[in-house]
Amino acid sequence: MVSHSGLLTVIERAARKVAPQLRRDFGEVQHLQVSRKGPADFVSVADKKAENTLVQELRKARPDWGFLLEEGGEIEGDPMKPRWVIDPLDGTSNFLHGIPHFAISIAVQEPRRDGRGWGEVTTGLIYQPITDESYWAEKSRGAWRHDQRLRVSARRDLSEALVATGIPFLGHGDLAQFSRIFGAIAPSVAGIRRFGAATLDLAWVASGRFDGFWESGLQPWDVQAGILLVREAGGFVTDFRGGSEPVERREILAGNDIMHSKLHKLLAGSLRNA
Ligand code: 2AM
Ligand code: CA
Ligand code: CA
Ligand code: CA
Repeated sequence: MVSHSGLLTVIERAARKVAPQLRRDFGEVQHLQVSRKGPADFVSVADKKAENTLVQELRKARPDWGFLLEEGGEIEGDPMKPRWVIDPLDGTSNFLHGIPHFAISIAVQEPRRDGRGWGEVTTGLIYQPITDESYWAEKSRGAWRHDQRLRVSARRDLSEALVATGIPFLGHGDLAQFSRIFGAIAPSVAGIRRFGAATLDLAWVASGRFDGFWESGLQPWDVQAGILLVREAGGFVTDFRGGSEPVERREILAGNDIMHSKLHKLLAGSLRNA
């Protein structure tokens, strides 16, 4: 059995506290109150309840840490302490359609040493309530599913690669850019999947189920835990230029070193020829 840190125990306990609540709401999804944050941007009572429970639980354990929450926004804590970056329910569209592909994502982000803003993510958990799969990573201690060490896939040929992506939806993201990238990648790979939960796309790159993943327009709570997982599983994560700002630029490309570099070539080519 792998012993993870006390902090991970705290995080996993919080996620497991929320999971039964999410499973219950998922079972009665037709009765859930749903509202819209924007076009095709739905939020349900389940998202908010889950977030509130996570905040309560994590606050009990670390009273002075701040939060960056998908639904609640930023809550300031002690600026010298880390903060929690949380997506309480990633895959809300799936959830609301009765599709059991959704997850809770929790990341711990350290303050920058110069006191200006936020730096490294040191711990991450992505938990899938329906399958009870728990993906976690700690900086320099690897990526894991339960007590099994994760490694990105070893595939080297694009023609064998299964790649995940996200498609811009009403009012979000650049559909024309997506189409160009898709047009460049689709003819070269074995398959493309769009499952609708970015956190799980990244967890599945870390575990080798997917050979690569790209998407634009994602928010910090969609990717912070997943980026750590992929990197700790030996993978590469960059923005579309190949640079180190996937969160800041809202462009993410992930895979093992060879897949990453081959996908990057196609992607960059499609943007250059635009
Ligand atoms: P959410 O479920 O937490 O909102 C994948 O494209 C990401 O975009 C998901 O992780 C999802 O996070 C977010 N998203 C928001 N609205 C969406 C929609 N209508 N369709 C697909 N994804 C959506
Ligand atoms: Ca949402
Ligand atoms: Ca999300
Ligand atoms: Ca969400």
